[in-house]
Amino acid sequence: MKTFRIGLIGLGGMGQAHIRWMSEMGGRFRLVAISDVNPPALADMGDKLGISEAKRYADFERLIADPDVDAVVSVTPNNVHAAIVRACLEAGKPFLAEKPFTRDFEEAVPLLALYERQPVAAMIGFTYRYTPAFRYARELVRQGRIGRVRSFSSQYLQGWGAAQYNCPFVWRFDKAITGTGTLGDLGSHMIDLARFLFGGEFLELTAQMQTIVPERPDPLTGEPVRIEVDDFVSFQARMTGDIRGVFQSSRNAIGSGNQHEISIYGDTGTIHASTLDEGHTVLIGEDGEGQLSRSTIAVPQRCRIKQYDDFLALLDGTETDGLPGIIDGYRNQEVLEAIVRASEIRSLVEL
Ligand code: SOE
Repeated sequence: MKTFRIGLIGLGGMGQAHIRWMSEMGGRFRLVAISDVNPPALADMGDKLGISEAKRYADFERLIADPDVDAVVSVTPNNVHAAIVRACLEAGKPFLAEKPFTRDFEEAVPLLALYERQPVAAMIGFTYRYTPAFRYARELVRQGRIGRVRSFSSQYLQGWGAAQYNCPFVWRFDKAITGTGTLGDLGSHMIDLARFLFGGEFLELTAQMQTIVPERPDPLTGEPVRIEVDDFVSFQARMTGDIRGVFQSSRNAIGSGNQHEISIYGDTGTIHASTLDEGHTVLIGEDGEGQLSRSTIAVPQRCRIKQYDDFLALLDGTETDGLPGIIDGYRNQEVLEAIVRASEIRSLVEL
């Protein structure tokens, strides 16, 4: 079996998580090149991983062009997502790129056109498709276990941004880098999960975006910096099949570490699933004689697929069920844009 030689762009916290995930794949991935704009990070990680000086790139274009790199993993802040995807598509180099697909919809449009002209094996890091409890919820829906799906609620909550923690002005709050705040960071996951679960699209929505903490201290000077991105967003949407969804995401939910959860309501039952218990999915149903049953089901092995299992399958050229690709990134960005617009005009937006 082939070992894929990987070039990793972005050595921050999530970059290090990707290094760990690749190392858990039985030797099928070998990290051969790294890139980061921060010279000390590049030197430290290069030394730690034993990557030669020649394969430590300050600019990502050279890593992508390196013939020793079979595939690229990109884990950078949002402002370089579009340029990296474009460079990979132009070079015909397979890649896994973190979400959101781009900083805004305008950046996404030419990328889809380019991909359609010259497709490349590509995956977008919508990692909650690989949360076992969510994947099993999708299977239960597809098996018709709760009948026709009518409505859906989704929340993705984190707490690290709450005012009392006085989190400094990091890149995730910088509009020029991120485009949006919690919307693009966490909301993009909620949108993708809804599309994955029901296999449909967002058709229309209303939304409200808010900045609860209006200033954050500059990490160097301590001076207050005005925040121009959201740290709370809520939206409601109508999806294909007339499914109605209500969504909220916050960075200020004290006590929530990484709490992403869904409830799906159908004609004959309900499904609950959460990252707080990734190994179980709750199924509530009527037995037809007025008796309610509630089972907390251990997720079967077949639904315990990892993101890197699918990336490997993609590189091996094997078909997979529900791998998030370029079109998913593009559609996601379209919904994010509609949410921003709906919040600005305080009115319904059709997609
Ligand atoms: C933000 O805190 C973050 O790291 C996101 O960027 C990831 O996409 C999410 O999976 C975990 O939280």
